[in-house]
Amino acid sequence: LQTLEALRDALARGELVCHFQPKVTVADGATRSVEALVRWQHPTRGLLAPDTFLPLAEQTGLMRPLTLAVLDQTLRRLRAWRAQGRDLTVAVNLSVTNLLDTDLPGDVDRLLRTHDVPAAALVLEITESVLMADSRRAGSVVAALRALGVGLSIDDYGTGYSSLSYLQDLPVDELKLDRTFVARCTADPRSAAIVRSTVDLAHSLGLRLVAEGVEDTATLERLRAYGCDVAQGFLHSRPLPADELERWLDTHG
Ligand code: G
Ligand code: G
Ligand code: MN
Ligand code: NA
Repeated sequence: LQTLEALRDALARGELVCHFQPKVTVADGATRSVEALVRWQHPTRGLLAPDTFLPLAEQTGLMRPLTLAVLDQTLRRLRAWRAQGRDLTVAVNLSVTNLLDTDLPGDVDRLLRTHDVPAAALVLEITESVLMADSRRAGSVVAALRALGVGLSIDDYGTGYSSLSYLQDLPVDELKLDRTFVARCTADPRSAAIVRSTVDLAHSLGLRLVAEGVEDTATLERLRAYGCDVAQGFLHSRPLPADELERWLDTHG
């Protein structure tokens, strides 16, 4: 188990690193976006997955510095990639406490300026639980982020509550259908019906539909038939360190 002190030291030492997973456009196979996923490069215990330290960060007030570190690292990479001629956007995950932090929009604005990255090249992924936590405060943070011009995505879509009411109200660009529906869509007609109708719902609202957890070509072909816009999953690539992602883009881009 991690301790607060160890996590605080890890942040200060720069041991939290982002890996990046491609989000692949289904229609043409091009990768125009990647998702940043944080890991702890521990000096003795190796690479630690986010579920081993994110809950601690969330409970101890470290989520704000962690998110700022992730944004700083990611926007620095994005600047370099764009300077190399890679026309990418990057998605960063926000937690519940981030969306209740009224300083966050100002922080994001400052970091975009520091790294000279256009707001439209950043997408923020928000989970449904965030939206349920305190809708007024979260709503005003979302509106302020929106006003900066960053893209907004609803992550793990379909697993929370009240999804239709916030779809009605929130200014988002993208839905990411949870991988539990995607994984079963070639084997289970009910999952297939959910995937197909969620694609239609997204398109009716003018939103992109991203399918998470795409692990095989049969699933990808099914998603293509349903008109899904973007696929993300182990079929294309696991989350990769930045240098490996660059090589992956050069061969699969
Ligand atoms: O990276 P992995 O593939 O193990 O992701 C596990 C979970 O951790 C996912 O739900 C993902 O959204 C979350 N996660 C990964 N990186 C970050 C991050 O930088 N910030 C937040 N808030 N969540 C993250
Ligand atoms: O932010 P989000 O909850 O969407 O985080 C993505 C999580 O899903 C990460 O833990 C990532 O490693 C994981 N993931 C990405 N692609 C796949 C996949 O194809 N199959 C499974 N089982 N998990 C995946
Ligand atoms: Mn995500
Ligand atoms: Na997700």
